[in-house]
Amino acid sequence: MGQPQQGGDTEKPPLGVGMVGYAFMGAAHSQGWRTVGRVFDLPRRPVLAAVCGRDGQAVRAMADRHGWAAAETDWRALIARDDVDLVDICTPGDSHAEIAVAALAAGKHVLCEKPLANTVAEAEMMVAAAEAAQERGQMSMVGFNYRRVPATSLARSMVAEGRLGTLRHVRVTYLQDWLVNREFPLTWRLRKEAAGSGALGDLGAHIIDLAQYVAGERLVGVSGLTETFVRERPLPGGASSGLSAVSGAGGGTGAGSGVGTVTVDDAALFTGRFASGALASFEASRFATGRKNSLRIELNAERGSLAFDLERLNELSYHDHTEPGAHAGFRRILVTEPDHPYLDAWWPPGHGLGYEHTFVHQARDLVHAIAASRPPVPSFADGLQVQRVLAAVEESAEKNSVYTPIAV
Ligand code: SOE
Repeated sequence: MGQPQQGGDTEKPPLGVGMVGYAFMGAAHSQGWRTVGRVFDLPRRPVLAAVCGRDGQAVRAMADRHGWAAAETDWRALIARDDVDLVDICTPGDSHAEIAVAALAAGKHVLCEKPLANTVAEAEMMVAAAEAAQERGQMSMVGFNYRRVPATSLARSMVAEGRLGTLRHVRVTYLQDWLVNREFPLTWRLRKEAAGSGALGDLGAHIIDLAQYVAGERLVGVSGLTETFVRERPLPGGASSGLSAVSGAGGGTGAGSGVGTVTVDDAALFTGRFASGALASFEASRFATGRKNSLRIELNAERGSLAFDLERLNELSYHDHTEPGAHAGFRRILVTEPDHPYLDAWWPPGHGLGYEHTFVHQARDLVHAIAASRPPVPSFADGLQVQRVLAAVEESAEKNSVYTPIAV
């Protein structure tokens, strides 16, 4: 490892980041921390102090590749480091609570990947630790990064200013297809004890949070269906990042390769009612053949509609229902202008952004919140509320989709 990667004004006080986990989300967060100080004018300068993973050789290679100054193989050593002010948790959900509570107790700020935890009880424990730490000036945030696409942030502001009028529908889908292959091995995302749930917690958490964020209100009850289409899979043969993995020696689910039981959902479909009475539909699937990372949300209201598609993330479709019929229809807002959220720091008008930039914006917002001692959003309490919606969907699905109120 060499000098820590840093960006931006070296006169600004450093903010030492220590990241636990170094797979897909670890790489995406690294990109965010490395880039944010070079694009935005920040009150503190993020420094990539240390990254932690159990495999020493692999985490050292990741540290070199992504510009982390040090590599640790024990997260307890990472949170004890004096050069770490903020712990960024990018591990599977079964370790979120333990690491976050310990990091907060050690006086650190915390960013935790979504979903906040694997259970409501764990999430409640994290919220209690976060609220106590906030009294000491420590901030915590959960990483619902799709709030930080300029187009979704613009959509929220258009709803908040009343441009659409009374909300009637929110329709959200998050579709992937990396499990269609029956030979895909039993990675950690397919085991309840590691992941908490399947598509529901992984993809459903995002669309629950995004729907509530853009609508500006919360769900009060849901009715759900879940299904596990492929119940046995080959045991993993090597390192797996969750979305791409190799099956056991010889592959296949035949004799000799070893198989295991999938203990989470492959897909979840659920409906919901918002506090205002607006109705919502949600679909989260890893079996939507041909859909790779397809997140779409549409809001329909009395005076108009908005639609966003992650595959066209620099655009927001808007229908103004107050226009005369002859001129009405969905029009495309190209969300690349300096007066759009986050865009003033990037390129000249018309030059778009990508998926990775949501993590740069997430880092920006967190650094500003920490410097201002202002609780960041989404907070751990927001993450707990999403966890309660997830639990209500699972409870509903276990009871033949009975309508299930969201515990407050
Ligand atoms: C896998 O579904 C995954 O990596 C999610 O866990 C992320 O949150 C999402 O941004 C991309 O897909």
